[in-house]
Amino acid sequence: MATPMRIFPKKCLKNTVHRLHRKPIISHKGISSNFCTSQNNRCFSSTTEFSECENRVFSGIQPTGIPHIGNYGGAIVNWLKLQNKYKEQMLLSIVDLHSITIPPQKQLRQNILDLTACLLACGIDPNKVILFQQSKVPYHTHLAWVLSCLCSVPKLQRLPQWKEKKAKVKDPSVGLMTYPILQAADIMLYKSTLVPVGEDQTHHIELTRDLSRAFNKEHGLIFPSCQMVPGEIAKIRSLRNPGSKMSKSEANPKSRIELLDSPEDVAEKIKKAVTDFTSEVTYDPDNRPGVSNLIEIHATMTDMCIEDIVEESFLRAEITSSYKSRLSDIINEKLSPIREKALEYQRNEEYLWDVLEVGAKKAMAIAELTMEEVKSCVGMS
Ligand code: AQP
Repeated sequence: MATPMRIFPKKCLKNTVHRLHRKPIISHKGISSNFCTSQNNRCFSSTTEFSECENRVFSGIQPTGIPHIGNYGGAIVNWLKLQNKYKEQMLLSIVDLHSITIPPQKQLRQNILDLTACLLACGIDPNKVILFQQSKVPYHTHLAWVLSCLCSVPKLQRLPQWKEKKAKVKDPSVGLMTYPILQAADIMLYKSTLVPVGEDQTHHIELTRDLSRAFNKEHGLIFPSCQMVPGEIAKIRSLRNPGSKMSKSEANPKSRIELLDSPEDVAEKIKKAVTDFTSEVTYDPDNRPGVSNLIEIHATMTDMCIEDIVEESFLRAEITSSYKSRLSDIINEKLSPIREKALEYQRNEEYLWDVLEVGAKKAMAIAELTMEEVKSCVGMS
C-alpha cells in the first residue's frame, strides 16, 4: 500500500494554488467601439478599457436556510473585502426568486430575515453596499424575459447545474431550467463588471457574458462584460460526504456547519465528520478529501495558509481526532460573535426589513435607468 504523502509545499498554498486560477479582474477587453452610456453615471470609453473606479460588483445568495461555513468561506469573506473597496458600487442581493426554483420553500419569509441577520452579523455593512431583496426590484424578471428571447433551449440544457439539479427532483420546473437567465439579468441590470461567486458558478457567468454579447449585437451596445472574482476557498465540502459540496438545502443538517450552530453542535458535527483510516493530518484533496476539507475549513476560519496548518498540526503531533477537537474550538471562536450578533438582529425584524427596503430603493434607481435603455434599444419605448 502506498504511504500517504505529507504535503509540505514550498510556498504557502493559500498564496499559490488558490490564487493561481485568478485572472486580472480590472481590465475588461472585448467590447468594440462606441460603448458609452451616459445613464447610470457610467461612461465606458471606446478604447474598451475600464478603469478600476468604473467597476460595479454584484453578487447574490439564496434564502434557502441559514448560511453555512461554505457560503462564508466561498462568498461572504470575499464580499467583506470587496465592500470596503467598492462601497455603493457593490450590490448584494438576497435572491428570493432563485430560491423558489426548487420547492418546497415553506419558510421563505423567515429565511429572508435570518439570512439578512447573518449577513449583517458577519460584517456586511448596508451603509457601504446596497443590500436588497431581489423580488423587490421587479426589473430583474423584466430583463430576464428580454434575455430569454436571446437564449436557446439547448444552451440552457447543456449547463451542468441543470443536469445535476433536474436529476434530483421529480418534475423539474421551467424556472429551474431558466434561472441562469435570471442570474444573468441580476448581473446585467446593474451593468456589473465583477461577480464574486464560488467556482460552481463559472458556467453561469459564461452564459451572462454570452447574453450580454448577444444583446449588444442584436439591440445596441449597452452591457459591459463581467468577470468572476473567486474567493480564497473554492469549495467547502459536505462533512458527511466529502464528494459533494456543503449545501444549505442538503437534507442532513450534520453535513454542514451553519453560522448559527451552537458550540456543542459544531463540536458534534466536526467529531462525526467523515475522514479516513489514516490518523495523520495531511492535505491531499484527491486521496484524503475528508481531512483536507477540515484543513480548508480551518484556513477559512483563521486566515492561516494550508501549509502552516499542516505544519502546526505535525508539530503538535496531532492525530485526526485531536485535530478535530481543536478545530471545533477554532470554529466556535470565529462563529460565536457572529452568532450572538445575528441573534440580536433576529430580534429586531423591523430593522431588518428597513435595511432591505432602503437597499431596494437604491437598487431600483440603478435598475430603472438600465431598463429604460433596454426598452429604448429593443424598440419598446
Ligand atoms: N460549499 C461551498 N463552498 C464554497 N462556496 C459555496 N457557496 C455555496 N456553497 C459553497 C457560494 O455561496 C454563494 C451563495 O450561494 P447560494 O446560496 O446562492 O447558492 P448555492 O451555491 O446553491 O449554495 P447552497 O448553500 O448549496 O444553497 P442551496 O442548497 O440552496 O442550493 C455562492 O457564491 C456560492 O458559490
